Amino acid sequence: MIENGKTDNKNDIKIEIESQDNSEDSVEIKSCLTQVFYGKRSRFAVGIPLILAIIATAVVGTQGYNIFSNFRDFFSRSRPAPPKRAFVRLVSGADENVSGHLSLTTLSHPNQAVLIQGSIYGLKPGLHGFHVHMNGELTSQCKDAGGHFNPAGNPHSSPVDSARHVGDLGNIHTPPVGPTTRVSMIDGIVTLGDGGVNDIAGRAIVVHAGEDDLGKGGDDESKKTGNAGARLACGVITLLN
Ligand SMILES: [Cu+2]
Ligand SMILES: [Zn+2]
Repeated sequence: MIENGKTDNKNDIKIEIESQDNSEDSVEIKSCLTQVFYGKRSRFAVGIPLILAIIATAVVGTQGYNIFSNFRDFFSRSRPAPPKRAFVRLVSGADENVSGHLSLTTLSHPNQAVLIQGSIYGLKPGLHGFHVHMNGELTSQCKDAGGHFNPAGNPHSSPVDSARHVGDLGNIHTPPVGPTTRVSMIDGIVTLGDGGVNDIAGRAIVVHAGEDDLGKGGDDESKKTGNAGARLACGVITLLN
């Protein structure tokens, strides 16, 4: 404990005790101190770094070397992104009696998709073409909305066809008793607010006078517009968040 007058911090305390007497009490105290220095504390001194080392090894092993950014990634992945939402106020185009409103919400389960729901008023009973058109412009009785939103350059088709216009949402149905047309559809091709090529935010939804033939009409126009006829109403897909 002391050699040639040199001490270290641990031994300082023991030296003091030894200098008082050499009784059995002193031996007992010494043994207690030895436990403190070499027993409990050393268990902490070894145990805590050991646990940290095991955790670090596990994290590095599974997540790569950038522990902190990977922790951040892990927590952001485990929290699903909040759904994107948008609304559409449909204004009249070729028929001044047609109006309506729609809400759009992204879904993430079981797959990425967009839910479109709402009500349209003033349509005649039967099927009506329902599309996303390229431009969020409603002027000239909805004509300035341009053609169907079609970033991949596909022919016009049905919503269940993989080679289709992104904007091809098919038909909505107005019941014989009318007067309200309920819209409720889920589409897995369009996206909302993700900035991707299929993002329909800021574009226009157009409701047509006639039925969309879904590209099966047998003429050129069928492969472009589905022969759905006049644009009765339209509205801009406006993001809410
Ligand atoms: Cu259309
Ligand atoms: Zn189309």
